Amino acid sequence: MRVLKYAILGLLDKGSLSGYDMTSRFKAELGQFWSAKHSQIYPELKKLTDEGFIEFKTVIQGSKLEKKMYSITLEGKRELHEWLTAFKPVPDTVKDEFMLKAYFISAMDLEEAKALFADQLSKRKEKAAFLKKKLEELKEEAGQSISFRSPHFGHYLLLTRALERENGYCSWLLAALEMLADDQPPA
Ligand code: FER
Repeated sequence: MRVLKYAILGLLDKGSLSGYDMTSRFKAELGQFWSAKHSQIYPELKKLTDEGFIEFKTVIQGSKLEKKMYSITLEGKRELHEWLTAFKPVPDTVKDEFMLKAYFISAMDLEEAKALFADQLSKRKEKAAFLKKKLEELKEEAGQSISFRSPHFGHYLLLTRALERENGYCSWLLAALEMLADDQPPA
């Protein structure tokens, strides 16, 4: 499925954007959980235009620079809505190379395993701290009431989920490290 298609439709549903604005939005807003390369975005814009889900107006910028301003069409809004409201099965678990190493832990020495897990814990803690800070900034910006009607609600949902995931990862790493610390050498 072309999920990038829906990311573009979702962004344009909030307002018209140039191709350049689109790539900056990807970087600044979606990039943390949904990265896309410039090289993927432009062909998708062309495809969506051909399909009638988006359209563009050429506007003159400065003295002679032209840019295309894209907007979503009624058909595009319908397509976006159909995707948003469709129920989907749980996808396959996202690959995590560290989990593969954890599965093969007994191929390492105890000390190597401890070092690997401690390193992962410190990095996951850093990530959790970053997300916590982002969430605090968002709450600050949004004021008291973040709820369904808030324009920040979607961002809030993504950040709380990501923070929960990282905190959960940290608890698991800590529990594993405690088990490694308790390890009794073979008699
Ligand atoms: C953001 C910063 C980080 C954000 C999402 C993330 C949606 C990370 C998400 C993840 O790791 O799942 O501003 O906004």
